[in-house]
Amino acid sequence: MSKPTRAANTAPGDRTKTALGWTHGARFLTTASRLDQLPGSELPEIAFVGRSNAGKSTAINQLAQQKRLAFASRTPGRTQHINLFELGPKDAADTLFADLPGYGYAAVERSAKLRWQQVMSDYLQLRRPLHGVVLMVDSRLGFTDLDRRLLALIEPRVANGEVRLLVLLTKADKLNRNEGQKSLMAAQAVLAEMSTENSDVGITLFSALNKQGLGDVAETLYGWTHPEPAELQASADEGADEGADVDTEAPGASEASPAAPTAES
Ligand SMILES: Nc1nc2c(ncn2[C@@H]2O[C@H](COP(=O)(O)OP(=O)(O)O)[C@@H](O)[C@H]2O)c(=O)[nH]1
Ligand SMILES: [Mg+2]
Repeated sequence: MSKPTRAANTAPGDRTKTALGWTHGARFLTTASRLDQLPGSELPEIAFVGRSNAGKSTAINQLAQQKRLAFASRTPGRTQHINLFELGPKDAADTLFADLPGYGYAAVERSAKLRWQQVMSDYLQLRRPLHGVVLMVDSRLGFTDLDRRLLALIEPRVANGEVRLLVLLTKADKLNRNEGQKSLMAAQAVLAEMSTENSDVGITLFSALNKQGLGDVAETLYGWTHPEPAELQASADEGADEGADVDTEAPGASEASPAAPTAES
């Protein structure tokens, strides 16, 4: 992922507009309750994951600018399917968004929960077209135990660069600037543990309510499946001297050096 290229509150650049135009074109494709029901196409998939109530449906709807594309359910945990959305030109889709069921909802029956854990972990660990993961974490809570288990699941594929990761610290409108920076730095410290020279790990404060981070998120996802020729060249030229880092899309956060990994409970 590229470094932040513009200051906050400037007009969105052409690439942001292109990226938002792309996410706005998302349309429902199909739904699957088992991996063998997923499409056999080789289109790159971007999976949206997070704890129930983290704001996943709202974020997808905001990206797609469609109120009920991913239903912001009042009954968290009820959507027990992988919902797939298609992006790109109508006759030449180039990417799929995969909305995975939220986890951590206590009222789900144990057997259903176990089955879903299996489907999700198989999808994240084995699904070949999986290109990137967007993990939604409530900015006020930070990574919970369940989020860390999910990170551990995808860590091998993130570490070797096969799967990109973008963490959205959601509902950022509920935090003041200082709290936002704290939330960002705490999460960066956790992510620093899984960053390697091959990984593409990003994080941003996000609010579906006031659209904070929206353009940056769209750009990042667009960039995952539409690398610029210059980026392709740069990655081909990349030397082994390049250190691992956690990119940040949040304005102002780039000056903060990633904190050392901490042992949080
Ligand atoms: N303040 C605020 N509330 C949000 C935001 N995004 C989602 N919410 C609220 O958080 C709750 C859960 O959102 P939802 O998208 O259904 O979460 P999901 O279970 O992860 O799909 C709902 O009441 C939303 O209105 C946000 O950016 N700001
Ligand atoms: Mg939802």
